[in-house]
Amino acid sequence: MRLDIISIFPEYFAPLDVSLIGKARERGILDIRVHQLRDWTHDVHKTVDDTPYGGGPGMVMKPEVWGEAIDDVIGDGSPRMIVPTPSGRPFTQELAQELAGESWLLFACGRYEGIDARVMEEYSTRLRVDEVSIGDYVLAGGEVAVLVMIEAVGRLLPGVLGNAQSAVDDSFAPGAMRNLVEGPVYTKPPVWRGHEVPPVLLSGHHGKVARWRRDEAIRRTVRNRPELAAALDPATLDKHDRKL
Ligand code: 6GU
Repeated sequence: MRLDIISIFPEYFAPLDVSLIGKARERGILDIRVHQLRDWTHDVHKTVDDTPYGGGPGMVMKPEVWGEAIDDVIGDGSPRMIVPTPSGRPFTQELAQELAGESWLLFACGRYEGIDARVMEEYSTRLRVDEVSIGDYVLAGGEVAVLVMIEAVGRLLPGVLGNAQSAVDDSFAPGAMRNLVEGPVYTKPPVWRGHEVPPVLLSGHHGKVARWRRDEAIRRTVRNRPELAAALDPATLDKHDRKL
């Protein structure tokens, strides 16, 4: 999968050399190219922003610079374009799954009050463009959000996770545990500072372990994500679940 990132802070993407994503790059599963937006400016000050039409606080990123940058990066190709912004559609595990099926993504990172809207309008005529938000809070720019999206998408690519089952068992993953968060996990020793590992996990009884894990996932969903618990489809709950 090819990923291009355009930003005025390429240094933000140093973590993509590390860990799971770093390994995937070394192994050729991910081809990540980070571009400095200011390389496409023509003035001595390398200006990327200007005051907003209609007034108001802050600055808006200029369309001309973005247009030249995107044209050069994509050539005659057609990546799916992602614009991180708090006003975008929610980034979910479902969207991560969908993006993991693409062969080429282009991330256009805005700073300040955002990118002139005509940039998204222009490329929407040629590319699939999505404005995407990672949650209901405001970051200073899209860079950290893009790191989040790349990590979520990257770990779904074949060969990136050591254990393919890890992604199957994820909170929010499709399947039996869909719309539930994961329950607690334990490792050795069996007793630590007087706290015991739940005995069922030491029982070797796979059916009982699966039942216990589902119960704990439901309990944790109710406690930490009441809005998810309320929206659970009763048809996906068994008789035992309903008593919890
Ligand atoms: Cl994608 N960008 C910014 N700047 N803030 C955000 C966000 C994105 N998602 C949530 N907050």
